[in-house]
Amino acid sequence: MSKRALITGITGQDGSYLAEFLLGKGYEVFGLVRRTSTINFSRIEHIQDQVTLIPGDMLDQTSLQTALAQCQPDEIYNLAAQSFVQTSWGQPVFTGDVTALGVTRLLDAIRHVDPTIRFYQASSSEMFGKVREVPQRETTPFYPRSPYGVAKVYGHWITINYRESYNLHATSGILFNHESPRRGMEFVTRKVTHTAARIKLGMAKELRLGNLDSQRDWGFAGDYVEAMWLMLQQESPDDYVVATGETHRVEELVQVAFDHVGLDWHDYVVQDPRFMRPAEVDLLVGDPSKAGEQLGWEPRVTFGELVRMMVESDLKLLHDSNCD
Ligand code: NDP
Ligand code: GDR
Repeated sequence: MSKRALITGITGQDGSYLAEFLLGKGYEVFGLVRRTSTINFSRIEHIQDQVTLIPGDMLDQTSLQTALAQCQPDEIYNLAAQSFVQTSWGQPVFTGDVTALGVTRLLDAIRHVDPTIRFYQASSSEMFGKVREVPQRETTPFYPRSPYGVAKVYGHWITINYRESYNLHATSGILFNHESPRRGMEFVTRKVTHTAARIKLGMAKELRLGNLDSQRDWGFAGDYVEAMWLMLQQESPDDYVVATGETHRVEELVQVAFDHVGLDWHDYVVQDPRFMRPAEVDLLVGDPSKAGEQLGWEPRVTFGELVRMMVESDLKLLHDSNCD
């Protein structure tokens, strides 16, 4: 009998890669999707006939319980969230409701429907915020710097609390930034690669950015979903940092992307206060040694390869849509 997995957030970047990965492992894959007036299944279009989509919303307890009872999963991957940090200042209560309380709703549904279900929580390096040590590891204290980061700290601790209170196999993956050609356009990597491609093709004249000095530990989403799965295959639940261990500045990202299309970024990049944040995180760089030792996981795609892969994909996307 094949294993059954339910993915919340299947329409997002990570959800789409994880669904592909689990299908490749022979899983029966279910995805929770919320009701929208316009269908937004573009990231899972190519596998839509292989997965079962179940209506539900992280804001609605009944729908979560019904979804679990319906698909009876062995594993749940909770990827659903209001995941854009900048938006969390404008919508702090909504962000807390989905990204923090949503985790409790799902854990409680597991407790009532079937406490043997294994649970993965998508925790984030944003929990480290004003970092207490460099690099950050599983034991580093949290100091979140945005309503999003605060919500993720709640989600992280409620996962541990349900693990300890009800003996659930509930695991938290503290993942550092991971990107891909499927990254949302609002995030800095995709904004840079997509705009560099547009400028190259004569479709845009400038790229407006916020803080060019920000630094991040950027990996490839396709590599990171494997770590999520590995965590749920362990005998005991635990917490793991997943990162590359390298950090790069936004300016470096811009340089690699523009170099790849043969342009000098200084001619196109404009700093715009609209994209500055009320508070920034410090030097985020993860120490993935526990994931390496216990899960046998390591990142494969380098920073340069990742940025170039994204630029290439955006060039093709724009070219193809021009030909339509
Ligand atoms: P995305 O923003 O691409 O995807 C978020 C997903 O959550 C979408 O499928 C979205 O659905 C869904 N969602 C949002 N609100 C609800 C709701 N109320 N009910 C049901 N579904 C909802 O995020 P990523 O794929 O990049 O990230 C996945 C998870 O990992 C998130 O929890 C994120 O916070 C976390 N994370 C991500 C990192 C990264 O670098 N990518 C790093 C660390 C953690 P819809 O399509 O309808 O909007
Ligand atoms: P982040 O990703 O906040 O790390 O959250 P994002 O790509 O939005 O920002 C990274 C850094 O780039 C700086 N920056 C800009 N960011 C955006 N979006 N737009 C700009 O124009 C811009 N200019 C500079 C930001 O200030 C920031 O320092 C992501 C999300 O996926 C979260 O859900 C996840 O938890 C964390 O990564 C780990």
